[in-house]
Amino acid sequence: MLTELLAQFNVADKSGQNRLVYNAAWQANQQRLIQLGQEFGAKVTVDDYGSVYLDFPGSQPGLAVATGSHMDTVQHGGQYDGLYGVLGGLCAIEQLRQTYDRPRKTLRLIAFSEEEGSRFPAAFTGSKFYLGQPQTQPLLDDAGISFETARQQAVTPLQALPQVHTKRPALPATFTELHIEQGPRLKLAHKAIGLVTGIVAQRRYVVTVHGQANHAGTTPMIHRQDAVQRASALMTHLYDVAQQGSASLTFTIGAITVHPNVDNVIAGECRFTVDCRDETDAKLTQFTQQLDACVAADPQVTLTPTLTVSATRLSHALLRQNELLAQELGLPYEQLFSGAGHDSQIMYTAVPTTMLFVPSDNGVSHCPEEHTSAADLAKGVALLAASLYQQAY
Ligand code: HGY
Ligand code: MN
Ligand code: MN
Ligand code: MN
Repeated sequence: MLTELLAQFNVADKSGQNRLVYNAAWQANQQRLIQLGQEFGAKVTVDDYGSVYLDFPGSQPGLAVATGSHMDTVQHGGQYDGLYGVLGGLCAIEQLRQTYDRPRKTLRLIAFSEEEGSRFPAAFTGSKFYLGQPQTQPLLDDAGISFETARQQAVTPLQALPQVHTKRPALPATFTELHIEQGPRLKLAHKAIGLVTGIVAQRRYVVTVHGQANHAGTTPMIHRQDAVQRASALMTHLYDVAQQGSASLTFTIGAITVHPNVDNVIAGECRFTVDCRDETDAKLTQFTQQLDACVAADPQVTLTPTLTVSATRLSHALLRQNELLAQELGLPYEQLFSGAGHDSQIMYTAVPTTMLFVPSDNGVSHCPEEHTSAADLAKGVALLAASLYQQAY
């Protein structure tokens, strides 16, 4: 079932998945999930941010055990990041429903609307909204469309579908996220399962370097305020600082935009993104203090924070429970720390939360080459089903 669902919910496009929050592909998938949930007899809720909740009621209403992940992708992303947690979670619940009678606790599958921050300069907006933390800053995408406009246009038709509830469900007793590792560790260690102990601290920024647009041919080199020249020197310097930082620091400049971005005009402005992460907030602060100092030293440079998420220790009790289940199922596992951010980083601030990883082939992710075998995907679903069974039946 999972293989077929992944084929239905992904596009067969060599350039990858582009399910950016509130775009047509995103809306089509949330609608597909709503219909699937109703076919399976779930109570379906779509909240005002477009997260979809499928509730399979237990005999003791009011108590729920939740699993799920995010429906959006990065640009040119892979077929499994987020979607595997949504569809694998649904398959795990379906396995339990086919095998056992009604659970005590409600089984809840969640497809969070947005996690990546790949369209608007804010991430984890779906899980944050579920915890009652709506976006308060005005957010525009590259085309100048506001988050609010895109949200209303995409979510209103979903909430208008027949038998769809719109009131956000109460928080669950626990949250378990099934996800691909997005790195090489499990494959290299020949392990089927990663039991996630914690998730990195993450801070993202936009750095804006101001210059003066001018003629590429008539402006002498000594009279220029070339924003690209200034930005490239700063980028090189920041990479050097990062190299000398803590061994667990990651520093990435993923996007660069130049204005007016014309070959015969000296750049008047150059913006670039910074994504930096480390195992603890204190270690990350050691780097971001140096970033702040570089920016403060140059009046032509401004720094706009777009995301701050603290390092997260996930539930040890739930990890321990899953460890015993993995042993019972004969699934080789190891405990590991996540260098990727996840909705679990938000959920853990409100409910006991744990994550299960499955291996990523060649350790690659956030690209069309992202792949995990059907056999590896199935092992994650089997352990998730055992974990949900233990908690809900
Ligand atoms: O960027 C991340 O770590 C996650 O995939 N959103
Ligand atoms: Mn993800
Ligand atoms: Mn991702
Ligand atoms: Mn400055």
